[in-house]
Amino acid sequence: MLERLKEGLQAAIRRILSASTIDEQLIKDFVKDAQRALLQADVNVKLVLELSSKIEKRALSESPPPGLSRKDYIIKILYDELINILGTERKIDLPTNKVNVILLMGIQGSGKTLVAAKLARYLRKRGYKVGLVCTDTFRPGALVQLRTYAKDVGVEVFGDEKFKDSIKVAVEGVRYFRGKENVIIVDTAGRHKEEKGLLDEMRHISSKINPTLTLLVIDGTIGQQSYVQAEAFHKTVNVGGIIVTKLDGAAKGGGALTAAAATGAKVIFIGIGERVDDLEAFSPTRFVGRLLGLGDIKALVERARELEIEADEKKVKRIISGKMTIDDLYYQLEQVKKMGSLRKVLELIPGLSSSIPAEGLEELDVKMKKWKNIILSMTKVERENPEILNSSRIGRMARGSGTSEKEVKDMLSKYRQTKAIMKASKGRKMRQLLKRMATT
Ligand SMILES: Nc1nc2c(ncn2[C@@H]2O[C@H](COP(=O)(O)OP(=O)(O)OP(=O)(O)O)[C@@H](O)[C@H]2O)c(=O)[nH]1
Ligand SMILES: [Mg+2]
Repeated sequence: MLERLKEGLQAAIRRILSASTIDEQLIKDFVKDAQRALLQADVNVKLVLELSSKIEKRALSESPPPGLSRKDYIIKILYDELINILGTERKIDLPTNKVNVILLMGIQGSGKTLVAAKLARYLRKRGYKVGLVCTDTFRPGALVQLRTYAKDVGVEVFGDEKFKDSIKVAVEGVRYFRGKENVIIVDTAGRHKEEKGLLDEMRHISSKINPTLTLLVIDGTIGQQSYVQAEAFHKTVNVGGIIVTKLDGAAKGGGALTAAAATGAKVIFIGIGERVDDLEAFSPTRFVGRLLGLGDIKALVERARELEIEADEKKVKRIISGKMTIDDLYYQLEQVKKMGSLRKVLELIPGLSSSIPAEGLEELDVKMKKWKNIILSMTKVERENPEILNSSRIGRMARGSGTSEKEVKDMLSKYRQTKAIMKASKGRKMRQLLKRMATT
């Protein structure tokens, strides 16, 4: 699957791994390699340029967590950013105690009928009871085709060659299976010459059967054009997810996937062959892992994460042993921000959050934001040696951070206080909290 893209990206990685030194030129060449591979897979030019400039910037400016090599870190950046353009993972939610009506739509030949069977197979394996409805009253062979697939899967098909009205079939089919099965998959016709006619029919069927999930089937061989298609459908009916098919042979598969993801509707499944088993739940992390060579990457990403946590823990140790620097204070403030509001953090400490009124917390949130700005207006030397701060430096910091001198002094005295408290209590209370903060 996507062999050329795989080869291109892996060649980029090899360039990094085999280099004796990593300099700006090498990073640029590496980014160019990746760029070329993505463009060949028909990923949108603008997206590729954004992606490559991000990778280049990060690779040149960020330093790896201590213990991780620069090479590995650069590969991890590529991995992160590729996942980013594929969107976050989404699973479909099909409660077993309800009747789930899935409407499949897509243009002619995109793979709907085969997907209907594949999905039936996928869900049956997971314990669902599935019925298929054929609403394609146009193409004579449509019903036979679905029946043939369904026989393999062992599910019943509702349909009749004599039916003329697709909307009526849809309604009757859903009624027929309701109470019998807990998933009803409705296959539709994609025949329309004009897109408008197709979209109108989908809107109509959708309003009559009220699907719990609408899935759009897109042919992966059309590459980045899938963006326009997905958008057109999305505007008409609320697309709950996309299935990109024919990725087994598609040289443009990368383009189809990224374009579909760019519409905001998530890619949920991919079709990777003509058998009813060739359907796969789509996971950006797994997918990129496979593109880049899974085994290595997975281990690398885990190691990077561990090292980041280790570095955080070192900081935490420094803080609780009373050797906290201003940078550490900033780090603490960042951690709090990462976790959301201060209230959430305080909720981790039993009995504390309820004793502080909400207004007080908001005030504190504002204050913390100011402190961060103040710290950002300090020089590196000042942060390391806060004792050198005199009134002229404090004045400059206040101006630089848009705060008052009093606020700067408040921040500094809070810093000294915290440091002293930490030293005195040996961080008993904070130890647990900070550890939790560092690992989430
Ligand atoms: N290789 C490959 N072929 C596929 C895949 N999905 C569908 N196809 C093929 O694409 C062709 C069209 O598939 P259908 O399921 O009939 O498409 P459809 O959207 O129902 O077509 P209409 O009902 O005419 O609109 C068939 O020959 C399928 O075997 C896939 O993932 N890989
Ligand atoms: Mg069909």
